[in-house]
Amino acid sequence: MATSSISTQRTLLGPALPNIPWQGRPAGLSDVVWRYDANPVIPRDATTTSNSIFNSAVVPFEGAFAGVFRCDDRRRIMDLHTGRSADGIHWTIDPQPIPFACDDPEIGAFQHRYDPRVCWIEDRYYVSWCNGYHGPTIGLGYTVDFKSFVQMENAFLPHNRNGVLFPRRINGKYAMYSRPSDTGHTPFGDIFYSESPDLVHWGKHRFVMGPKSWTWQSTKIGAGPTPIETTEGWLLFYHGVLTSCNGFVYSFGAALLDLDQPWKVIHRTAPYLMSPQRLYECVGDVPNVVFPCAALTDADTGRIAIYYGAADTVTGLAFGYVDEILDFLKSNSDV
Ligand code: BMA
Repeated sequence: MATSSISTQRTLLGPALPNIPWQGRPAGLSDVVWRYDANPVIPRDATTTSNSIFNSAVVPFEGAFAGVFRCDDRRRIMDLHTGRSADGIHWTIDPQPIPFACDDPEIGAFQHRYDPRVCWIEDRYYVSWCNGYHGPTIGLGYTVDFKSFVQMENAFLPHNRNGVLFPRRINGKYAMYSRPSDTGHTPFGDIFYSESPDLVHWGKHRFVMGPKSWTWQSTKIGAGPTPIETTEGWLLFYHGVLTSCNGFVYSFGAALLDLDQPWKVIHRTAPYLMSPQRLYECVGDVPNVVFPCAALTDADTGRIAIYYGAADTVTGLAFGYVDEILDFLKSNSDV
């Protein structure tokens, strides 16, 4: 991994990523998170079979970028596909779904897979996703090369969604946020924390946070990208849902959580960081959705690039600086 020669205090504790996709804040805008001006970066028809490509996860890989993408095909089957990019902006998505290898056909039998997250832990890229197994639950697998993938045991009983691994062990244990749910378009939802010695057996379940009445996050919330380690705590982007007279509205905000006890919330944004406002976020298969599932970070510059699904149809990119987001969190906090 590249190391920094810059002597200023770094807030991000991860590695440098000099080639992080980036575009500066538009003149005249004061928001701490802003959109890429050529959004969406991935159109709905980036493969010949896709109806939509959204809620997807990308990571740095071999000097470029790789990812796992939610592609709903033209039968409207939800599955996971790999993708590659030289610059994190222009993507080539494999038209074939990932053929996960799995020792146990009971677990490996495909129902559907969606909303992936990808997280490097120790020696491999772990993938978590919403896995159809008698209802939605948290599927887990791994890859080292984005060519062959192994599917592991489901982390939890159904029904659960938004399983997001931590990029390192917490007090010696693997750790995950998840969001217990129901079989359908769940009208409730709190984020919980769980630990595991082996990524198979999970316990020490702790409540993290729940919805806030009469706000953008009043119906349910769910963890987004892999938590980002900073000097001040884990920075978590998460989605929040408001039930309007016209259905759900998905926005996203951020929280800061204790490094050693990540179920303890230090700060949480009262206002959203981004809500669906652009046409491609407001119009699509499910209108009014911004749904982040991945973030790239560059420790040298404090830059963060957030990938989010828009209107359950396309994938957008947004940017921010870690220090500005932490300042915003502190001055707009409602824990
Ligand atoms: C959630 C998930 C997401 C989706 C969102 C909005 O329940 O199914 O995949 O983006 O609804 O439809």
